[in-house]
Amino acid sequence: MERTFIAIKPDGVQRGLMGEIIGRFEAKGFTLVGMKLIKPTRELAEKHYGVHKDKPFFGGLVDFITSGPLVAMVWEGEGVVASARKLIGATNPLTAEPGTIRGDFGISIGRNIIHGSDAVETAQSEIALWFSEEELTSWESKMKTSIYE
Ligand code: IDP
Ligand code: MG
Repeated sequence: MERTFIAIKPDGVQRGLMGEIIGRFEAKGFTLVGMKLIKPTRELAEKHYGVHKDKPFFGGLVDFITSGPLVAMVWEGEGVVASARKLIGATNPLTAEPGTIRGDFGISIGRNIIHGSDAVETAQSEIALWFSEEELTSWESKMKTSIYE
């Protein structure tokens, strides 16, 4: 089953949106297989955002993501990588559609509340970066036959 890496960024934690955000993934029908509240090291944040290392916003992004606790999660389900990106919405919260997490709760691109892996391969490497195997728990929801055809 497909898995994706989701992080509620420090702004989402500080604004008290943890329950709201986790609830949206739960209500959709996805399964939480790993979760921890952590203040990431600079090394971890730089690896996570390595693809952006030459961008002008990289330093500020790493400063921000290491500024306080974030909620790192792994969610599982059919098509969860692309579906999570849709639940999250466009990178810029001002242009993100209402109904999406960024569209409903954000204004600035540098305070867009949540991260989600952008492809299946990215998800695999991000999950391996943030979690050890022992921190992930496979389980089957008893609602599975009501969620999947
Ligand atoms: P994504 O989070 O929607 O995948 P990316 O383009 O991968 O967006 O950018 C990673 C993160 O970097 C964004 O979520 C946002 O927090 C930050 N970011 C992207 N572009 C800018 C910018 O122009 N200014 C400030 N921060 C930015
Ligand atoms: Mg991205």
